[in-house]
Amino acid sequence: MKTLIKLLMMAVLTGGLLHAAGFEKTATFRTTKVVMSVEKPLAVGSNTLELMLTLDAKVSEGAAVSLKVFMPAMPGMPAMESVVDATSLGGGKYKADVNFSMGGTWQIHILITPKTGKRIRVKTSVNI
Ligand SMILES: [Cu+2]
Repeated sequence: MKTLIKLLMMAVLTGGLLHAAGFEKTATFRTTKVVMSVEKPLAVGSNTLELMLTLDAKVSEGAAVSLKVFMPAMPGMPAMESVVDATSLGGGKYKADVNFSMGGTWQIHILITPKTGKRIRVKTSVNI
């Protein structure tokens, strides 16, 4: 019986750790909300970002979404910038593969062109 309890506790703890290992951040601009999540912890190199997009509290499908990822120049490092298009997964979810070429703080501008209405820019940042 004790072994069973230990096993259950381990399973709960491991589940908790696995969940904590990922990354999630919410960015908003006026009535636009983007929940950005990554299954694994953010790391230098390629990361698959998932974006859940809502406009005026409604799921936004069929928008054109791209991400501008950049780091201003630092001593001994020129400015870095890349733009990637996100692909729609349906249900207001979008996915983008983003490459962070070094550690530090990266600025992210999420550019959203909804099916109707003006282009929206949601700003956020991540620390690698
Ligand atoms: Cu840098």
